[in-house]
Amino acid sequence: MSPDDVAARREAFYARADTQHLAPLWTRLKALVPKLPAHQLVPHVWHYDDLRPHVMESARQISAAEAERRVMILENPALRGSSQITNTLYAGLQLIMPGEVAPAHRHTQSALRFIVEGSGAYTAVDGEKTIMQPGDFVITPSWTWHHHGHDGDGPMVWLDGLDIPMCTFFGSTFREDHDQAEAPVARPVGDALARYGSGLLPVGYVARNLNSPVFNYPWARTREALHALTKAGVPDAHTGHLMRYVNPVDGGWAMPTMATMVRLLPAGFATLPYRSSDSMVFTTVEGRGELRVADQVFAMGPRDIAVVPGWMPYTLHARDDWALFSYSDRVAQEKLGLWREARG
Ligand code: GTQ
Repeated sequence: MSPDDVAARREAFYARADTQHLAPLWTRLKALVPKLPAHQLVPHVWHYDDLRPHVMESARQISAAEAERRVMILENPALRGSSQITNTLYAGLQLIMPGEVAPAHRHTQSALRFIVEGSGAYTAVDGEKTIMQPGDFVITPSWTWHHHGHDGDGPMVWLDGLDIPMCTFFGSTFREDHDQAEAPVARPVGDALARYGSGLLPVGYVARNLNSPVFNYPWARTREALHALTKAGVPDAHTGHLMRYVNPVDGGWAMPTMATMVRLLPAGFATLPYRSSDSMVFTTVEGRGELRVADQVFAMGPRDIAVVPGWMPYTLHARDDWALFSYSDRVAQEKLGLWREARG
């Protein structure tokens, strides 16, 4: 048979099989099982100074009560319309004004908050309030009641990181609205940090869920730890002084689906190329520097937010002492035996 005949015969076969919702693998194998990660994501940096006017305007457009959550979503430029910053993760900037309450609800999606600006607002999670300050990392575990409020002055903004696309992918999305705007608060402010966040645990403590019981990691403590590292050793050549937020109960990651880390790069320090299979979201807590992803260079200052697609090599060059928070789906990838990294 001539090559044309072979091709025509195959096409006719594919058309017959198609009627049964069947398709041949061999025409798709290389795309389905690629040699290297093949996603659509692009690297991007959002400069907070450009975002802030839009975030502030959202308060003139709608109340927190009406919006339920007044958030401007950060979408990967290659995934517009998807509400995704990566394939598995969501990011948004949530604004709450003095006197407002974002009403209580719960959902299977896990949320993290990284506080960007303002002070005096609180989030109440699973019966305990915590007052938030810039640089604090706060956890809202899956299926815990939570609402947010603001008894202080001035606007308060935080970065919301959720595993929304991951939950959608698994089809495990559930939500419920509380019958009251404010869910009951049962314990005093600071209870969790005192019980679980001081290198001590109550004897007989049994975990309530897969998250760290410390649900607010205050920036003041994190900063102190990072700066102590700079006095006692050299930064890792590929990552800088890199720490992960841990669950004190088992030493694992603080959350079951999202890996949260914080790093400090001393002024002038430049990392060597690094890549990992988890796409990363970064935000600058303090200082500034340059993020280079493949051949693109992005300047990053305080409160700027970046997305680095998985498996793209990147470097960080600190102009002054540069502190960066990050989150990714690394925990989930590790549990599934999928996570990889490469240095160089
Ligand atoms: O604060 O509960 O950015 O449910 C998106 C969905 C925040 C929240 C978001 C949410 C929340």
